[in-house]
Amino acid sequence: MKSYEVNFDGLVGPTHNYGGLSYGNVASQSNSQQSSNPREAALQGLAKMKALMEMGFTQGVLAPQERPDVAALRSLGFSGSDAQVIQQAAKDAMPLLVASCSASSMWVANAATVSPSADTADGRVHFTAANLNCKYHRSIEHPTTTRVLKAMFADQQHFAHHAALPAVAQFGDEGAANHTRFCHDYGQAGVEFFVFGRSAFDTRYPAPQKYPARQTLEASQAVARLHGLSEDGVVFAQQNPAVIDQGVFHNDVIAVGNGELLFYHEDAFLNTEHMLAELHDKLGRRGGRFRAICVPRAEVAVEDAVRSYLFNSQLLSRADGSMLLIVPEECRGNERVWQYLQRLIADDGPVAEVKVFDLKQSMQNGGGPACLRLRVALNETELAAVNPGVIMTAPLYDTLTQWVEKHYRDRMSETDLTDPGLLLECRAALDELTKILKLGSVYPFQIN
Ligand code: SUG
Repeated sequence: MKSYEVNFDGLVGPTHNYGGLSYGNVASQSNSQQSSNPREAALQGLAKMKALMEMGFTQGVLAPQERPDVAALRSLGFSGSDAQVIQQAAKDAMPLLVASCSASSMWVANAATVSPSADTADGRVHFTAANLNCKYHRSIEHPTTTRVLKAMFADQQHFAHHAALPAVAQFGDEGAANHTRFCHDYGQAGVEFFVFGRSAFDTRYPAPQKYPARQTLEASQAVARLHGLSEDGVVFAQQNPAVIDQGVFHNDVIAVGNGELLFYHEDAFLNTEHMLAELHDKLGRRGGRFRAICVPRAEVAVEDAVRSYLFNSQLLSRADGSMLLIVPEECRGNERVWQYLQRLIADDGPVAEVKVFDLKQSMQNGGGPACLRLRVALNETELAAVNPGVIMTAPLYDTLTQWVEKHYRDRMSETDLTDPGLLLECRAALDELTKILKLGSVYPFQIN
């Protein structure tokens, strides 16, 4: 049976703004308070989805969330009508209002960890929504994420959904941003590679000194257990704490993998040789030949990787077996990175082509091409069981483009977030969206 890797891209929500909310994420911090353009952000994301669809990849779309999250503000003690809750928060606790308005659910690489059916004990595709509990504005995403994922992957014969891990720092879980799957073919058992930033319970693992390590070893291990992965199908590795302190807040800012290939920076991991040998050995036992491309620090410094998001790229397998790298425009703007990419495609290796996309609106908050997509490997039967409303087609692209143009503002600053009318605009847009994507009722305003 044929199998596919389907990329589900997060649709940018109507409140996209630069809140400066992510300590340790250099772009989020440095663009804090700048005015954003939600309409442009959503259209940039849709353009990437359309381009991939037109290249022959199966492309899906993941809906944004209801913002401002009035229920979250109520749980923090604000009361009265929805408009009063927003006005009170604006007056007394602006950072909380800003957090409750974040469109951060667009970075769906953080929505969940996904294990394909070929790897799991019960032969179903498993999803665990990420608790994202390192940042308040992201910790409020997972209940809606779970509902949206269940509306997309509803058939319990094929899909299993797990609630987010306990919401404490010891189980900090950032989903697929720290998870990669290697395989010979998407439909065959593969090796799931979990990268953690620190251990919560074992002091032998070093931790970063400056910025938080968001993913813990214990969270990764719990997800592997929940998904029923076997020991010979998993590898756990530690991210180099020194690069976290340079702004690499997720592993997908310093490495990307697909099929049998890992593309990574020389400084990405601790105990790299041991890790590579384990990946080679375990993938070998599953019929694959592990390969790695290491980018030396002498050619691309960590700082350049963080600025350009070279590794936050999408590594895609094409029908002829070659690979395509989808990179953000910022890679072309960095001379060292761009020169490296020219050498990479010239050298007859597995990466045959590089395609550049303008995702500036998302990039300014630290989200590149890979942050914007959740990968789900599916066989033909499973793909047929996915809610067809979320699979990108040319007519769906047109409908979503018109929907964005009708509902989104082209400018968003902090003052705009204090406008109670924004909530009504957002709800009207999302109500229409659930009909377009055939999701049913998934948002708090539709349920309560
Ligand atoms: O969690 N930025 C996100 C970016 C997530 C990128 N995802 C991956 N690398 N997979 C974060 O730091 C910024 C929001 C703001 O500052 O307005 C933010 O949440």
